Amino acid sequence: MKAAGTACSDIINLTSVRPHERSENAREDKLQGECMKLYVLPPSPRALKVIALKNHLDLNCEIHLVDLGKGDQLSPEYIAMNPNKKMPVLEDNGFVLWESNAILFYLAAKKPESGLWPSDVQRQADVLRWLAWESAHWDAEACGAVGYEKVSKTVLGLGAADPVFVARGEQNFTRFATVLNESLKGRTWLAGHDLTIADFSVGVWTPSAQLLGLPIAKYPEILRWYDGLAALPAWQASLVRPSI
Ligand SMILES: N[C@@H](CCC(=O)N[C@@H](CS)C(=O)NCC(=O)O)C(=O)O
Repeated sequence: MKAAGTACSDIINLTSVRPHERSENAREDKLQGECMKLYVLPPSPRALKVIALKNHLDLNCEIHLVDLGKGDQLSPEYIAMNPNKKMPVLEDNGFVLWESNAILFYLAAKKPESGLWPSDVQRQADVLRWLAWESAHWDAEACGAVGYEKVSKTVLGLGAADPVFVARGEQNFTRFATVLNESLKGRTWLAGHDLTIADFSVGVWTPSAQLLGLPIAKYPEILRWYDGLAALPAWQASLVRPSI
């Protein structure tokens, strides 16, 4: 049972909450008015991007830790939320959403006045382009691919990094970092003059790239743009322990 007076922003460890306690918590949420729940494992970049945005927008949201090393993502309750057995997941009043970039969109839509999801159709398409690029290339083929080999496999108990996959990830990093660096020339933010969710999505990999030994320092525009993100108070609060 939740202690009296607990707030939505409390951090809850999934493995330490027994099923009957979860249903009690759910009953209490109904009585007190539900808050959103984020199921995450910081310092994974996919967790940090949604936490940074939640902090930036000052949204009321409970943080549930998903310990991938202990197999929290494999429980029937978790699989019912995300059949991919991955984090992050957002739950809002019974609505369950996986994929970190979709979660960024959903959180931004809670505060349209923030402008983080633009109203103009061409700017929306521009932001969508970067979200798709992050998911397909920057994460899955470059930074995330190297992170999977060098760190995630150990956490998940899947053995040592495969040097062939690491080398392919490093090659892809050079290819896509060049695209990102060139695209940032003359722009404060990825989609132009205003901060958007694209910056949260793509930017979160910069400190990870550094930690993974990827040559991010060769790309001055990326570093300049990232300095702007790192200056946001919400970003600093979320990335106090940058890692992959
Ligand atoms: N495209 C997904 C990727 C999610 C993802 O790969 N999450 C990792 C975090 S390290 C995970 O949960 N891995 C567990 C596994 O692959 O078994 C997103 O952006 O949400």
